Amino acid sequence: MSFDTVWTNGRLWTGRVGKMGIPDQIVDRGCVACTAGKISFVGRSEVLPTPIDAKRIIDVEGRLVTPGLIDCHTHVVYAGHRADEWRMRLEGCPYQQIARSGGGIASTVRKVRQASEEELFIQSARRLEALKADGVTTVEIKSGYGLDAENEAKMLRVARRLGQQCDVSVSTTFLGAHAVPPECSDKDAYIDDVITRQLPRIHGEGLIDSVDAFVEGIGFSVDQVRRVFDAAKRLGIPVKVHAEQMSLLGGAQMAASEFHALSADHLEYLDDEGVSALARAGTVAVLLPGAFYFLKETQKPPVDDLRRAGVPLAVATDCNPGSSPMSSLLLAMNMACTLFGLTPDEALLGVTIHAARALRLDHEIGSLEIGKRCDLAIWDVETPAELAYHLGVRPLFRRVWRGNG
Ligand code: DI6
Ligand code: FE
Repeated sequence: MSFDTVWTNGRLWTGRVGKMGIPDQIVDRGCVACTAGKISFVGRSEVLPTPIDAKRIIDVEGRLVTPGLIDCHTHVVYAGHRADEWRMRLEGCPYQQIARSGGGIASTVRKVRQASEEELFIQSARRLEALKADGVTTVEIKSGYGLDAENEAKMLRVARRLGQQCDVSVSTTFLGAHAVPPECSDKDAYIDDVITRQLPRIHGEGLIDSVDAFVEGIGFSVDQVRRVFDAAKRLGIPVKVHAEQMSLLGGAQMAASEFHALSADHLEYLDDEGVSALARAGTVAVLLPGAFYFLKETQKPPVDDLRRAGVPLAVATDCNPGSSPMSSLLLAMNMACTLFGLTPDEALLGVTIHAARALRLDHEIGSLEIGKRCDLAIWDVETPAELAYHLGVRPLFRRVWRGNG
C-alpha cells in the first residue's frame, strides 16, 4: 500500500466512542496515513509493513494527535465591534435592554449592510485565522446580521468564500430569523419575508446548508420559528435552533420533537421535557459558555440531566460581536469545564465527534477513522486534558487540513 503522507510516532486520541460513551484509549506510538485527502490507516505503527511506502513521512516525536477541531456554532462573519455596548453593560445596563433600544444585533446589522463583500471578508478572515490557530479545521458560519435577502446572501457568500480560500471547511447556516430588522416593526410580517423572499432565493444560490432561528423574547416566538422550520423542511434543509438562552419558551423541544433538529444551542433554561425531547430526537445540545460568561449569566444549562439522558454535548465559541466576542475554541472548552462542569474528555468530544454530528458531518469528520477526511491537529501537549487547561497558550504544533499541512 502506498500513502501520500504518514504521520508516525504520535499519541493518538481518536475521538471514537465505544458503547458506554467512553472514548477509546490513547494509542501510543500511533500512525495516521493519508491517501487522496482521506485517512487510509490509523493505529499502532507496528501494524504497518516496513519500510513505510509514502511520499512524505513526518515523525511527530510523541506529540498528541487529535481530529481537527470543529466549531459548530459561530457568527464569525460580521463587521465592526460592539465594545461601546460592552462598556454600557459593565456599568449595569442589561443586554436585553440594549437590544430593545435599537442597539445589540441591530447595530451590527447596520455595519454589515454598509460593509462591502470584500471588507466583510477581510474582517471575518482575521477571526477565522484565530480559530485555525487553535487547531480548527471545520467551522459553521451563520448569517443573521443582514436581515434582508440581499445582505443575508452577502454574508453567506462571504462564508462560502472563506471556505474556498482559507484552508478550512465551512458549513453555512441561514439565520434570517435572528432579529427584526430596524425598518420592520412587525415580527410576523418579517417572518413572511424570511419564508417567501429570503429563504427561497438564498437557497437557490446554493448558500444554505442548514437553517437556524432565535427563539427568545428579543427574538421570535415558538410559533413564528415553527413557520420558518416548516419552510426549511419543504426545501429539505435541516434545522437547528438558538433556544432557552435567557428564558424558557420551549424552542428546543419544538425543534427536536417536530423537526428532528440537528442541534439545540445555549439551553441555559432548558427544562426536563426539553431534555427528554432532545434525547428522543437525537438532537445535539450545543453549549456556548462564552456567551454565558460574557453576559455574566448565572443560570447554567442542565448538564447533569443532559448527560444522564444520553444527549450528545457539543461545545462552540458562538463567536459574535455582542454576546461572545471570542475566537478561541480551546478557551470555550476551558469554560465548558470550569463554568458548566464538563470533564476535559467531554469538552474534547464536544469539539470533535459531537460537533461533527451537530453539523450532520459525523460520517466525514470528527474522529480518526479510515475513510474520514484527513483533518488533524497535532499538539505540543502530553495529555488531552491539557488542551482545555492552558489559558492563552495555543499549544498547536501543526494543523492538517484534508491531508495538507
Ligand atoms: N444569541 C446570541 O448569543 C447571539 N445571537 C443569539 O441569537 C448574540 C448576537 C449578538 O448580540 O450580536
Ligand atoms: Fe449564536
